[in-house]
Amino acid sequence: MKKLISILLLSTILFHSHGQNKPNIILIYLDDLGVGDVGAYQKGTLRTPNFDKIAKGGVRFTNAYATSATCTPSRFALLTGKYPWRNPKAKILAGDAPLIIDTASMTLPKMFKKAGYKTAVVGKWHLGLGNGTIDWNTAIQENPNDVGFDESFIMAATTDRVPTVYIQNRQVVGLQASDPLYVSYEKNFPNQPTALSNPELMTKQKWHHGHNQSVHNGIPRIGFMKGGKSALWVDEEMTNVFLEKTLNFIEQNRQANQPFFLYYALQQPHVPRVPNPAFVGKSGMGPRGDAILEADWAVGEVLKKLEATGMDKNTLILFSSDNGPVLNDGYHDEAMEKLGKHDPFAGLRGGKYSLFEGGAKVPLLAYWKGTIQPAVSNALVCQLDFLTSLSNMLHVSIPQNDGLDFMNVFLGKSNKGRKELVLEASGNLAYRQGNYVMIPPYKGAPLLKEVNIELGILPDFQLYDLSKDPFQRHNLASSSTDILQKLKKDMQKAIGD
Ligand code: NG6
Ligand code: CA
Repeated sequence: MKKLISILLLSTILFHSHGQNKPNIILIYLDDLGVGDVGAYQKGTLRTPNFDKIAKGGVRFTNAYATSATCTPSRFALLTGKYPWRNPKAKILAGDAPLIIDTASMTLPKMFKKAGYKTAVVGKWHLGLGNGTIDWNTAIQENPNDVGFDESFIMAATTDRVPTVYIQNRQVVGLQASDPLYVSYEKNFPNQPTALSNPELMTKQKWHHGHNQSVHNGIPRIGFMKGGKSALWVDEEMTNVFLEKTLNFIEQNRQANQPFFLYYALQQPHVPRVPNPAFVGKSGMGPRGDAILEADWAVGEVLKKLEATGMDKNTLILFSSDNGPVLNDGYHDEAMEKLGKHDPFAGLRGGKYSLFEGGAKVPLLAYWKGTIQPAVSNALVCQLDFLTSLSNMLHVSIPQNDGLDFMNVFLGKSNKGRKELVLEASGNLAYRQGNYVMIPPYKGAPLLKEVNIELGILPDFQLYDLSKDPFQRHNLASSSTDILQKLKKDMQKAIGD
Protein backbone atom coordinates (compact mmCIF):
# COMPACT_ATOMS: atom_id res chain seq x y z
CA MET A 1 0.00 0.00 0.00
CA LYS A 2 2.78 2.38 1.08
CA LYS A 3 4.65 1.51 -2.10
CA LEU A 4 1.59 2.23 -4.20
CA ILE A 5 1.12 5.62 -2.53
CA SER A 6 4.72 6.60 -3.13
CA ILE A 7 4.51 5.52 -6.77
CA LEU A 8 1.37 7.58 -7.13
CA LEU A 9 3.02 10.56 -5.45
CA LEU A 10 6.12 10.27 -7.57
CA SER A 11 4.14 10.02 -10.78
CA THR A 12 2.07 13.06 -9.75
CA ILE A 13 5.24 15.04 -9.18
CA LEU A 14 6.74 13.94 -12.50
CA PHE A 15 3.50 14.63 -14.27
CA HIS A 16 3.36 18.15 -12.88
CA SER A 17 7.02 18.96 -13.37
CA HIS A 18 6.69 18.14 -17.04
CA GLY A 19 3.71 20.40 -17.35
CA GLN A 20 1.75 17.68 -19.07
CA ASN A 21 -1.30 18.43 -16.97
CA LYS A 22 -1.42 21.84 -18.58
CA PRO A 23 -2.56 21.60 -22.15
CA ASN A 24 -1.23 24.06 -24.67
CA ILE A 25 -3.93 26.41 -25.90
CA ILE A 26 -4.04 27.70 -29.46
CA LEU A 27 -6.71 30.29 -30.12
CA ILE A 28 -7.19 30.50 -33.87
CA TYR A 29 -9.12 33.66 -34.57
CA LEU A 30 -10.18 34.71 -38.03
CA ASP A 31 -11.27 38.14 -39.19
CA ASP A 32 -14.83 38.42 -40.60
CA LEU A 33 -15.21 34.68 -41.19
CA GLY A 34 -18.88 33.68 -41.35
CA VAL A 35 -20.57 30.55 -40.01
CA GLY A 36 -21.24 29.55 -43.62
CA ASP A 37 -17.55 29.92 -44.52
CA VAL A 38 -16.64 26.81 -42.51
CA GLY A 39 -17.49 23.80 -44.65
CA ALA A 40 -18.48 21.65 -41.65
CA TYR A 41 -21.46 23.90 -40.93
CA GLN A 42 -22.88 22.78 -44.28
CA LYS A 43 -24.38 26.15 -45.07
CA GLY A 44 -22.09 27.24 -47.88
CA THR A 45 -20.43 25.63 -50.87
CA LEU A 46 -16.81 26.47 -49.96
CA ARG A 47 -14.80 23.41 -48.89
CA THR A 48 -12.45 23.95 -45.95
CA PRO A 49 -10.87 20.57 -45.13
CA ASN A 50 -8.65 21.78 -42.30
CA PHE A 51 -11.27 23.88 -40.51
CA ASP A 52 -13.50 20.83 -40.91
CA LYS A 53 -10.96 18.53 -39.34
CA ILE A 54 -11.15 20.65 -36.21
CA ALA A 55 -14.94 20.78 -36.48
CA LYS A 56 -15.44 17.08 -36.99
CA GLY A 57 -12.87 15.98 -34.43
CA GLY A 58 -14.13 18.35 -31.76
CA VAL A 59 -17.19 20.25 -30.63
CA ARG A 60 -18.88 22.35 -33.29
CA PHE A 61 -21.01 25.07 -31.72
CA THR A 62 -24.12 26.15 -33.60
CA ASN A 63 -25.15 28.88 -31.17
CA ALA A 64 -21.89 30.75 -30.60
CA TYR A 65 -21.20 34.47 -30.45
CA ALA A 66 -18.49 37.07 -30.40
CA THR A 67 -19.65 39.92 -28.17
CA SER A 68 -19.80 42.30 -31.10
CA ALA A 69 -20.33 42.77 -34.79
CA THR A 70 -16.92 44.38 -35.35
CA CYS A 71 -13.32 43.58 -34.58
CA THR A 72 -11.96 45.80 -31.82
CA PRO A 73 -14.85 45.35 -29.37
CA SER A 74 -14.95 41.58 -29.93
CA ARG A 75 -11.19 41.28 -29.39
CA PHE A 76 -11.35 43.49 -26.32
CA ALA A 77 -13.92 41.16 -24.75
CA LEU A 78 -12.02 38.06 -25.86
CA LEU A 79 -8.85 39.17 -24.08
CA THR A 80 -10.34 40.86 -20.99
CA GLY A 81 -13.59 38.99 -20.27
CA LYS A 82 -15.27 42.38 -20.07
CA TYR A 83 -18.21 43.52 -22.15
CA PRO A 84 -16.81 45.98 -24.69
CA TRP A 85 -19.64 48.49 -24.21
CA ARG A 86 -18.24 49.14 -20.73
CA ASN A 87 -15.22 50.67 -22.46
CA PRO A 88 -16.16 53.67 -24.63
CA LYS A 89 -12.87 53.28 -26.52
CA ALA A 90 -13.75 49.79 -27.74
CA LYS A 91 -14.77 50.93 -31.24
CA ILE A 92 -13.12 50.18 -34.61
CA LEU A 93 -9.71 51.78 -34.08
CA ALA A 94 -7.47 53.75 -36.42
CA GLY A 95 -4.02 52.29 -37.08
CA ASP A 96 -2.37 54.81 -34.75
CA ALA A 97 -4.87 54.62 -31.87
CA PRO A 98 -3.57 54.11 -28.32
CA LEU A 99 -3.88 50.79 -26.50
CA ILE A 100 -7.42 50.40 -25.12
CA ILE A 101 -6.69 47.60 -22.64
CA ASP A 102 -5.73 48.88 -19.20
CA THR A 103 -2.27 47.44 -18.56
CA ALA A 104 -3.26 46.85 -14.93
CA SER A 105 -6.27 44.68 -15.80
CA MET A 106 -6.45 40.89 -15.97
CA THR A 107 -6.23 39.44 -19.47
CA LEU A 108 -6.27 36.03 -21.09
CA PRO A 109 -2.47 35.93 -21.58
CA LYS A 110 -1.81 37.26 -18.06
CA MET A 111 -3.97 34.50 -16.65
CA PHE A 112 -1.95 31.93 -18.60
CA LYS A 113 1.29 33.41 -17.32
CA LYS A 114 0.02 32.99 -13.77
CA ALA A 115 -0.43 29.31 -14.63
CA GLY A 116 3.18 29.08 -15.83
CA TYR A 117 2.55 29.34 -19.57
CA LYS A 118 4.54 31.13 -22.24
CA THR A 119 2.29 33.40 -24.27
CA ALA A 120 2.38 34.88 -27.75
CA VAL A 121 0.19 36.75 -30.20
CA VAL A 122 0.80 36.42 -33.92
CA GLY A 123 -1.32 38.31 -36.44
CA LYS A 124 -3.95 41.00 -36.24
CA TRP A 125 -3.93 43.17 -33.11
CA HIS A 126 -6.33 46.12 -33.59
CA LEU A 127 -6.47 47.00 -29.89
CA GLY A 128 -4.25 50.06 -30.14
CA LEU A 129 -0.59 50.72 -29.43
CA GLY A 130 1.19 53.34 -27.33
CA ASN A 131 -0.39 55.73 -24.88
CA GLY A 132 -0.82 58.85 -26.99
CA THR A 133 0.95 59.87 -30.13
CA ILE A 134 3.04 57.04 -31.38
CA ASP A 135 6.54 57.28 -32.82
CA TRP A 136 6.93 54.23 -35.06
CA ASN A 137 10.70 54.74 -35.21
CA THR A 138 11.43 54.11 -31.55
CA ALA A 139 10.51 51.31 -29.15
CA ILE A 140 6.72 51.21 -28.93
CA GLN A 141 5.46 51.42 -25.39
CA GLU A 142 2.08 50.01 -24.36
CA ASN A 143 1.77 47.08 -26.68
CA PRO A 144 0.72 43.39 -26.44
CA ASN A 145 3.76 42.69 -24.27
CA ASP A 146 2.29 45.03 -21.63
CA VAL A 147 -0.98 43.12 -21.37
CA GLY A 148 0.50 39.65 -20.89
CA PHE A 149 2.12 38.45 -24.11
CA ASP A 150 5.73 37.30 -23.73
CA GLU A 151 6.12 37.62 -27.47
CA SER A 152 4.22 39.53 -30.12
CA PHE A 153 4.43 39.63 -33.89
CA ILE A 154 1.55 41.69 -35.16
CA MET A 155 0.09 44.14 -37.58
CA ALA A 156 -1.15 47.21 -35.74
CA ALA A 157 -4.75 47.28 -36.92
CA THR A 158 -6.14 45.80 -40.12
CA THR A 159 -4.73 45.01 -43.55
CA ASP A 160 -6.65 47.99 -44.95
CA ARG A 161 -5.16 50.48 -42.48
CA VAL A 162 -1.72 52.08 -42.36
CA PRO A 163 0.95 51.47 -41.23
CA THR A 164 1.35 48.39 -43.43
CA VAL A 165 4.23 47.01 -41.40
CA TYR A 166 4.86 44.15 -38.99
CA ILE A 167 5.73 44.91 -35.40
CA GLN A 168 7.78 42.43 -33.41
CA ASN A 169 7.56 43.13 -29.71
CA ARG A 170 8.29 46.88 -29.57
CA GLN A 171 9.92 47.41 -32.96
CA VAL A 172 8.68 47.87 -36.48
CA VAL A 173 10.33 45.02 -38.37
CA GLY A 174 12.91 45.94 -41.02
CA LEU A 175 12.81 49.69 -40.50
CA GLN A 176 15.91 51.66 -41.48
CA ALA A 177 16.92 54.79 -39.58
CA SER A 178 17.63 56.55 -42.89
CA ASP A 179 13.99 56.24 -43.96
CA PRO A 180 11.74 56.78 -40.94
CA LEU A 181 8.05 55.85 -40.96
CA TYR A 182 5.34 58.46 -40.42
CA VAL A 183 1.61 57.83 -40.06
CA SER A 184 -1.36 60.17 -39.85
CA TYR A 185 -5.10 59.67 -39.82
CA GLU A 186 -5.70 63.40 -40.09
CA LYS A 187 -3.87 64.72 -43.07
CA ASN A 188 -1.58 63.59 -45.81
CA PHE A 189 2.15 64.31 -45.83
CA PRO A 190 3.33 66.86 -48.41
CA ASN A 191 3.75 65.47 -51.92
CA GLN A 192 2.66 61.95 -51.01
CA PRO A 193 0.42 60.27 -53.56
CA THR A 194 -3.02 58.93 -52.64
CA ALA A 195 -5.55 56.79 -54.49
CA LEU A 196 -7.38 60.02 -55.37
CA SER A 197 -4.39 61.97 -56.69
CA ASN A 198 -2.76 58.95 -58.38
CA PRO A 199 -5.37 56.33 -59.22
CA GLU A 200 -2.88 54.62 -61.56
CA LEU A 201 -1.09 53.32 -58.44
CA MET A 202 -4.00 50.97 -57.74
CA THR A 203 -2.65 48.14 -59.84
CA LYS A 204 -4.09 45.30 -57.71
CA GLN A 205 -7.36 46.50 -56.23
CA LYS A 206 -9.51 49.60 -56.47
CA TRP A 207 -11.50 51.16 -53.69
CA HIS A 208 -15.28 51.00 -53.67
CA HIS A 209 -15.96 53.13 -50.59
CA GLY A 210 -13.47 54.62 -48.13
CA HIS A 211 -9.94 53.21 -48.66
CA ASN A 212 -8.76 56.01 -50.92
CA GLN A 213 -5.78 57.40 -49.04
CA SER A 214 -2.19 56.04 -49.08
CA VAL A 215 -1.51 53.33 -51.64
CA HIS A 216 0.86 50.47 -50.90
CA ASN A 217 1.52 47.32 -52.94
CA GLY A 218 -0.99 48.45 -55.58
CA ILE A 219 -3.76 48.62 -52.96
CA PRO A 220 -5.27 51.79 -51.50
CA ARG A 221 -5.67 51.94 -47.70
CA ILE A 222 -7.22 53.94 -44.87
CA GLY A 223 -4.85 56.56 -43.42
CA PHE A 224 -1.76 58.35 -44.62
CA MET A 225 1.74 56.98 -44.48
CA LYS A 226 5.17 58.13 -45.51
CA GLY A 227 8.60 56.49 -45.56
CA GLY A 228 9.54 53.22 -43.89
CA LYS A 229 9.90 51.62 -47.35
CA SER A 230 12.12 48.76 -46.15
CA ALA A 231 9.54 47.77 -43.53
CA LEU A 232 6.39 47.67 -45.65
CA TRP A 233 4.74 44.27 -45.87
CA VAL A 234 3.85 42.37 -49.03
CA ASP A 235 0.21 41.32 -48.60
CA GLU A 236 0.69 38.13 -50.61
CA GLU A 237 3.36 36.94 -48.15
CA MET A 238 1.52 37.73 -44.95
CA THR A 239 0.09 34.27 -44.40
CA ASN A 240 3.52 32.68 -44.68
CA VAL A 241 5.07 35.30 -42.42
CA PHE A 242 2.51 34.78 -39.64
CA LEU A 243 2.57 30.99 -40.11
CA GLU A 244 6.33 30.83 -39.76
CA LYS A 245 6.21 32.78 -36.49
CA THR A 246 3.42 30.53 -35.27
CA LEU A 247 5.27 27.30 -36.07
CA ASN A 248 8.49 28.64 -34.53
CA PHE A 249 6.74 29.52 -31.30
CA ILE A 250 5.17 26.06 -31.12
CA GLU A 251 8.52 24.38 -31.81
CA GLN A 252 10.46 26.46 -29.25
CA ASN A 253 8.00 25.55 -26.53
CA ARG A 254 7.91 21.92 -27.57
CA GLN A 255 11.67 21.73 -27.22
CA ALA A 256 11.52 23.41 -23.83
CA ASN A 257 8.61 21.18 -22.75
CA GLN A 258 6.89 24.41 -21.84
CA PRO A 259 3.09 24.82 -21.92
CA PHE A 260 2.04 27.75 -24.06
CA PHE A 261 -0.86 29.94 -25.07
CA LEU A 262 -0.80 31.10 -28.65
CA TYR A 263 -3.25 33.66 -30.00
CA TYR A 264 -3.04 33.12 -33.76
CA ALA A 265 -5.06 35.93 -35.29
CA LEU A 266 -5.28 35.42 -39.03
CA GLN A 267 -6.06 38.34 -41.33
CA GLN A 268 -8.53 36.48 -43.58
CA PRO A 269 -11.03 37.14 -45.04
CA HIS A 270 -10.97 40.83 -44.06
CA VAL A 271 -10.41 43.32 -46.90
CA PRO A 272 -8.22 43.76 -48.84
CA ARG A 273 -8.25 40.08 -49.73
CA VAL A 274 -4.85 39.41 -51.25
CA PRO A 275 -3.99 35.71 -51.09
CA ASN A 276 -0.64 34.27 -52.09
CA PRO A 277 -0.49 33.41 -55.85
CA ALA A 278 -0.61 29.71 -54.83
CA PHE A 279 -4.26 30.22 -53.87
CA VAL A 280 -5.41 32.60 -56.57
CA GLY A 281 -8.31 31.06 -58.50
CA LYS A 282 -8.57 28.04 -56.18
CA SER A 283 -12.07 28.74 -54.89
CA GLY A 284 -13.69 30.01 -58.07
CA MET A 285 -15.16 32.74 -55.86
CA GLY A 286 -12.50 35.38 -56.38
CA PRO A 287 -10.20 36.79 -53.70
CA ARG A 288 -12.58 36.31 -50.74
CA GLY A 289 -12.96 32.58 -51.29
CA ASP A 290 -9.28 32.18 -52.19
CA ALA A 291 -8.23 33.99 -49.00
CA ILE A 292 -10.35 31.61 -46.92
CA LEU A 293 -8.76 28.60 -48.62
CA GLU A 294 -5.36 30.12 -47.88
CA ALA A 295 -6.30 30.48 -44.18
CA ASP A 296 -7.60 26.92 -44.20
CA TRP A 297 -4.24 25.75 -45.55
CA ALA A 298 -2.32 27.69 -42.87
CA VAL A 299 -4.48 26.16 -40.14
CA GLY A 300 -3.76 22.77 -41.71
CA GLU A 301 -0.02 23.40 -41.39
CA VAL A 302 -0.47 24.08 -37.68
CA LEU A 303 -2.47 20.86 -37.31
CA LYS A 304 0.24 18.93 -39.17
CA LYS A 305 2.88 20.27 -36.83
CA LEU A 306 0.86 19.24 -33.77
CA GLU A 307 0.18 15.78 -35.18
CA ALA A 308 3.76 15.15 -36.27
CA THR A 309 5.03 15.93 -32.77
CA GLY A 310 2.21 14.24 -30.87
CA MET A 311 1.33 17.59 -29.36
CA ASP A 312 -2.23 17.32 -30.64
CA LYS A 313 -3.07 15.16 -27.61
CA ASN A 314 -1.95 17.90 -25.28
CA THR A 315 -3.28 20.94 -27.09
CA LEU A 316 -6.70 22.53 -26.91
CA ILE A 317 -7.55 24.41 -30.09
CA LEU A 318 -10.26 27.03 -29.97
CA PHE A 319 -11.28 28.30 -33.40
CA SER A 320 -13.53 31.29 -34.02
CA SER A 321 -14.06 34.62 -35.76
CA ASP A 322 -14.32 38.20 -34.45
CA ASN A 323 -17.58 39.07 -36.21
CA GLY A 324 -19.93 38.01 -38.96
CA PRO A 325 -19.18 38.11 -42.67
CA VAL A 326 -19.39 40.92 -45.21
CA LEU A 327 -18.98 40.79 -48.97
CA ASN A 328 -18.19 44.26 -50.29
CA ASP A 329 -16.33 45.93 -47.42
CA GLY A 330 -14.79 48.71 -49.48
CA TYR A 331 -12.89 47.25 -52.44
CA HIS A 332 -13.86 46.06 -55.91
CA ASP A 333 -12.83 42.45 -55.33
CA GLU A 334 -15.76 40.57 -56.90
CA ALA A 335 -16.81 39.13 -53.53
CA MET A 336 -20.45 39.51 -54.48
CA GLU A 337 -20.18 38.86 -58.19
CA LYS A 338 -18.37 35.53 -57.84
CA LEU A 339 -20.16 34.21 -54.77
CA GLY A 340 -22.32 31.72 -56.68
CA LYS A 341 -24.37 29.61 -54.28
CA HIS A 342 -21.98 30.06 -51.38
CA ASP A 343 -23.59 31.61 -48.29
CA PRO A 344 -21.10 33.01 -45.75
CA PHE A 345 -24.07 34.31 -43.70
CA ALA A 346 -25.59 30.83 -43.27
CA GLY A 347 -28.93 32.45 -44.04
CA LEU A 348 -28.75 34.78 -41.04
CA ARG A 349 -30.15 38.29 -41.23
CA GLY A 350 -27.63 41.13 -41.29
CA GLY A 351 -23.87 40.56 -41.25
CA LYS A 352 -20.79 42.35 -39.98
CA TYR A 353 -21.82 45.67 -38.30
CA SER A 354 -25.34 44.37 -37.57
CA LEU A 355 -27.35 43.79 -34.39
CA PHE A 356 -29.12 40.98 -36.22
CA GLU A 357 -27.78 37.44 -35.93
CA GLY A 358 -25.39 37.87 -38.87
CA GLY A 359 -23.38 40.41 -36.85
CA ALA A 360 -21.99 38.59 -33.85
CA LYS A 361 -22.93 34.96 -34.51
CA VAL A 362 -19.74 33.16 -35.45
CA PRO A 363 -18.31 29.73 -36.07
CA LEU A 364 -16.79 28.27 -32.89
CA LEU A 365 -14.93 24.99 -32.64
CA ALA A 366 -13.11 23.30 -29.76
CA TYR A 367 -10.68 20.49 -30.55
CA TRP A 368 -8.46 18.44 -28.23
CA LYS A 369 -7.52 15.05 -29.52
CA GLY A 370 -8.32 12.28 -27.08
CA THR A 371 -9.96 14.58 -24.56
CA ILE A 372 -12.83 16.23 -26.43
CA GLN A 373 -15.32 13.82 -27.97
CA PRO A 374 -16.65 14.88 -31.39
CA ALA A 375 -20.06 16.53 -30.97
CA VAL A 376 -22.34 19.27 -32.18
CA SER A 377 -23.47 21.61 -29.39
CA ASN A 378 -26.34 24.06 -29.53
CA ALA A 379 -25.52 25.57 -26.13
CA LEU A 380 -25.47 29.38 -26.13
CA VAL A 381 -21.78 30.26 -25.82
CA CYS A 382 -19.73 33.43 -26.13
CA GLN A 383 -16.04 34.27 -26.42
CA LEU A 384 -16.51 36.58 -23.43
CA ASP A 385 -16.35 33.45 -21.26
CA PHE A 386 -13.02 32.07 -22.49
CA LEU A 387 -10.97 33.87 -19.83
CA THR A 388 -13.04 32.80 -16.85
CA SER A 389 -13.59 29.28 -18.17
CA LEU A 390 -9.91 28.65 -18.88
CA SER A 391 -8.86 30.20 -15.57
CA ASN A 392 -11.07 27.71 -13.76
CA MET A 393 -9.69 24.82 -15.76
CA LEU A 394 -6.17 25.85 -14.73
CA HIS A 395 -7.15 26.75 -11.14
CA VAL A 396 -5.93 30.31 -11.50
CA SER A 397 -7.89 32.88 -9.54
CA ILE A 398 -8.72 36.08 -11.38
CA PRO A 399 -10.82 39.13 -10.50
CA GLN A 400 -14.45 38.83 -11.48
CA ASN A 401 -15.42 40.07 -14.92
CA ASP A 402 -18.45 39.69 -17.19
CA GLY A 403 -17.46 36.16 -18.13
CA LEU A 404 -18.73 32.95 -16.55
CA ASP A 405 -17.29 29.46 -16.31
CA PHE A 406 -18.50 27.30 -19.19
CA MET A 407 -15.40 25.13 -19.50
CA ASN A 408 -17.49 21.95 -19.41
CA VAL A 409 -19.56 23.30 -22.26
CA PHE A 410 -16.48 24.21 -24.30
CA LEU A 411 -15.10 20.72 -23.67
CA GLY A 412 -18.38 19.17 -24.78
CA LYS A 413 -19.16 17.70 -21.35
CA SER A 414 -22.22 19.83 -20.73
CA ASN A 415 -24.88 21.38 -22.88
CA LYS A 416 -25.86 24.10 -20.39
CA GLY A 417 -24.67 27.34 -21.86
CA ARG A 418 -25.42 30.96 -21.11
CA LYS A 419 -28.91 32.03 -20.13
CA GLU A 420 -28.40 35.56 -21.35
CA LEU A 421 -25.99 37.64 -23.42
CA VAL A 422 -25.66 41.29 -24.40
CA LEU A 423 -24.58 41.84 -28.00
CA GLU A 424 -23.08 45.03 -29.42
CA ALA A 425 -22.87 46.70 -32.82
CA SER A 426 -21.59 50.27 -33.28
CA GLY A 427 -22.29 51.00 -29.63
CA ASN A 428 -25.91 49.81 -29.82
CA LEU A 429 -26.95 46.78 -27.78
CA ALA A 430 -29.25 43.79 -28.21
CA TYR A 431 -30.28 41.41 -25.46
CA ARG A 432 -30.48 37.66 -25.78
CA GLN A 433 -32.26 35.50 -23.25
CA GLY A 434 -32.95 31.84 -23.93
CA ASN A 435 -34.23 31.64 -27.48
CA TYR A 436 -35.40 35.24 -27.53
CA VAL A 437 -33.46 38.23 -28.71
CA MET A 438 -34.67 41.78 -28.18
CA ILE A 439 -33.37 44.81 -30.03
CA PRO A 440 -34.38 48.13 -28.45
CA PRO A 441 -35.31 51.05 -30.73
CA TYR A 442 -32.41 53.04 -32.17
CA LYS A 443 -32.12 56.05 -34.42
CA GLY A 444 -30.32 55.76 -37.71
CA ALA A 445 -30.48 54.23 -41.15
CA PRO A 446 -31.66 50.60 -41.09
CA LEU A 447 -29.36 49.65 -43.97
CA LEU A 448 -25.61 50.21 -44.30
CA LYS A 449 -25.95 50.88 -48.01
CA GLU A 450 -22.35 50.59 -49.13
CA VAL A 451 -21.94 47.09 -47.73
CA ASN A 452 -25.60 46.19 -48.26
CA ILE A 453 -26.16 44.95 -44.71
CA GLU A 454 -29.21 45.55 -42.51
CA LEU A 455 -27.97 46.95 -39.21
CA GLY A 456 -30.92 45.81 -37.10
CA ILE A 457 -31.70 49.43 -36.30
CA LEU A 458 -35.40 50.33 -36.23
CA PRO A 459 -37.38 53.04 -34.39
CA ASP A 460 -39.43 50.36 -32.56
CA PHE A 461 -38.67 47.40 -30.32
CA GLN A 462 -37.89 44.12 -32.06
CA LEU A 463 -38.33 40.71 -30.51
CA TYR A 464 -37.52 37.42 -32.20
CA ASP A 465 -37.89 33.80 -31.14
CA LEU A 466 -34.79 32.26 -32.64
CA SER A 467 -35.97 28.69 -32.00
CA LYS A 468 -38.78 29.21 -34.50
CA ASP A 469 -37.42 32.12 -36.47
CA PRO A 470 -33.61 31.92 -36.76
CA PHE A 471 -33.63 34.33 -39.72
CA GLN A 472 -35.52 37.03 -37.79
CA ARG A 473 -38.44 37.56 -40.12
CA HIS A 474 -41.23 37.82 -37.52
CA ASN A 475 -41.07 40.66 -35.04
CA LEU A 476 -43.07 39.56 -31.97
CA ALA A 477 -42.71 42.85 -30.07
CA SER A 478 -46.35 43.83 -30.46
CA SER A 479 -47.81 40.32 -30.00
CA SER A 480 -45.65 38.88 -27.18
CA THR A 481 -45.85 41.88 -24.89
CA ASP A 482 -45.28 39.93 -21.65
CA ILE A 483 -42.02 38.51 -22.94
CA LEU A 484 -41.00 41.92 -24.24
CA GLN A 485 -41.62 43.51 -20.83
CA LYS A 486 -39.61 40.81 -19.08
CA LEU A 487 -36.68 41.16 -21.47
CA LYS A 488 -36.73 44.96 -21.14
CA LYS A 489 -36.44 44.62 -17.37
CA ASP A 490 -33.80 41.91 -17.51
CA MET A 491 -31.74 43.80 -20.06
CA GLN A 492 -31.62 46.81 -17.74
CA LYS A 493 -30.36 44.50 -15.01
CA ALA A 494 -27.79 42.91 -17.32
CA ILE A 495 -26.31 46.22 -18.40
CA GLY A 496 -26.46 47.61 -14.88
CA ASP A 497 -28.72 50.54 -15.63
C1 NG6 B 1 -14.58 50.13 -41.58
C2 NG6 B 1 -13.97 49.97 -42.96
C3 NG6 B 1 -13.96 48.49 -43.28
C4 NG6 B 1 -13.24 47.71 -42.21
C5 NG6 B 1 -13.85 48.01 -40.85
C6 NG6 B 1 -13.12 47.37 -39.72
C7 NG6 B 1 -14.44 51.88 -44.42
C8 NG6 B 1 -15.40 52.52 -45.36
N1 NG6 B 1 -14.78 50.70 -43.94
O1 NG6 B 1 -14.57 51.47 -41.20
O2 NG6 B 1 -13.38 48.26 -44.53
O3 NG6 B 1 -11.89 48.04 -42.20
O4 NG6 B 1 -13.83 49.40 -40.62
O5 NG6 B 1 -13.28 46.00 -39.77
O6 NG6 B 1 -13.40 52.46 -44.12
S1 NG6 B 1 -12.98 45.17 -38.49
O7 NG6 B 1 -13.24 43.79 -38.84
O8 NG6 B 1 -11.58 45.40 -38.16
O9 NG6 B 1 -13.88 45.63 -37.44
CA1 CA C 1 -13.38 41.63 -38.12
